[in-house]
Amino acid sequence: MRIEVVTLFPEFITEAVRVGVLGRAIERGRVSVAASTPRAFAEDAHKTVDDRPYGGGPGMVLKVEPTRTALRAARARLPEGSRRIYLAADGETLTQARARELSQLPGLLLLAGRYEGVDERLLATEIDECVSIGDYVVSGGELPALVLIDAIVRLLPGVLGDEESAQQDSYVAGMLDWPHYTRPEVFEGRAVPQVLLSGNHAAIQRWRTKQALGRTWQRRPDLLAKLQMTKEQRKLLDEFVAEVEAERAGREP
Ligand code: 4GY
Repeated sequence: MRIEVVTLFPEFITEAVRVGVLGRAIERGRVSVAASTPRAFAEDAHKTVDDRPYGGGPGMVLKVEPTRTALRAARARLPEGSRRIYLAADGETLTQARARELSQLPGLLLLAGRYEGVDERLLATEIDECVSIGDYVVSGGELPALVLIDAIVRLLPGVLGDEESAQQDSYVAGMLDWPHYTRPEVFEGRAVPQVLLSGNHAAIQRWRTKQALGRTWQRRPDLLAKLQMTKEQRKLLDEFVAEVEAERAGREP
């Protein structure tokens, strides 16, 4: 996959993608990430990249011509069938399903805004869709672009190792992750759940699924409602709920 980011802060992108799983994926040639700036295409001596909003008011808007030129130059470096995305708080919210869908594409052109954003006509003519990383506002599109890149690249074939990708399954299954423990066996007076020390892999898997379902029930009832549980999963969740109830009853006088 090839990814091009158009941003006023290209080094923000190119430095961040060198880290961790993403950096390794680039080194191994599973993906390339390039960043370019409208500033390189500004025609005036001051290299102006912002402009005043029609209608007045505070803040500036990304200047149209240099941004369009940067977008077109980046597009020319991408394969046929690539998608052009603007990161915006009013876009369609990013989900794991959306990330998986976008990971099938040969290339992405990501536009990261600054100031008050970009001219609406630039979105109409140069952009295919808007994506949001969640219902909150950040100061620029760079972090959202990086979130999108990370979520997508880790889904590309050969990027995660076997161990990492197995864990991935629990998210794809539409529930939260189970709790994790490492040494020491007792920390701050809290012991690791006994079953994890038992060596009984079937029992461990049952416990993990039960915890994953239980947490989803406690923390994300919206996800649980969408979940098509098997009979076994239903039973595990019922057990979890009964245990929580019993604990509560035990605490009460
Ligand atoms: N949330 N998801 C988001 C955002 C604000 C460009 C400066 C979000 O994607 N983007 O909060 N964007 C930016 C948009 C101009 C403010």
